[in-house]
Amino acid sequence: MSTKMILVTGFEPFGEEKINPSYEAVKLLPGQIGQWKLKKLELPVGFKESAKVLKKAVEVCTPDVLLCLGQAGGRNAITIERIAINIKDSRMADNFGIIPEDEKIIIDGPDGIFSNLPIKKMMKSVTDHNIPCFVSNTAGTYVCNTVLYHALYLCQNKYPGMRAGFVHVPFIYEQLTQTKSNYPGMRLTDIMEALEYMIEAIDDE
Ligand code: PCA
Repeated sequence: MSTKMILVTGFEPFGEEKINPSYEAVKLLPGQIGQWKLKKLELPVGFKESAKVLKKAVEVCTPDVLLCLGQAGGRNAITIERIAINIKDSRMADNFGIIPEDEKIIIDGPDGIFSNLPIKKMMKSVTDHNIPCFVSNTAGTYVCNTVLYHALYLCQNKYPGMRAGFVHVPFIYEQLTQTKSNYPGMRLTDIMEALEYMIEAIDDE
């Protein structure tokens, strides 16, 4: 079994949050899962900045797989995204004060790009361990969708051997203060374990 590299990214906190469970979970992951040697990276929550940091890291470590994670507050399970769409549209500013409206991410890019990871297999590997996990058909139109779009565009146009995907994670219990009394949450350690199960399920191609 040869060792392959997976670059796993999470985001810095944004909005009113003091932590982002996506990078908190990444930090807890071991250095190796099955055949996958992990590289970890924290991305800024900026439409432009996230893409810049991501592209640089891919150039430096040329991973076999790029798995990006982000927080989706309000979702009640871990969700594996099927597709990124070529749009930036947001009501909330990114961490750099930018609020794009109906803008393309890449002017002449395709409308949508599907993840080329085995998303159903990854999902099953998580649900087999009784952790809720679904496939999601929208990563939104904020920074996470932009990052997935750039990642998949890189796979299609610059690194043909690379595969990429995106996982949204719910709030963790620490974030559920009084103002979020109706929100679902998960335990950070369950998110971390779920990531291990889904990374194990990515086959060696
Ligand atoms: N979630 C946001 C951006 C950063 C993050 O963790 C999103 O879903 O777009």
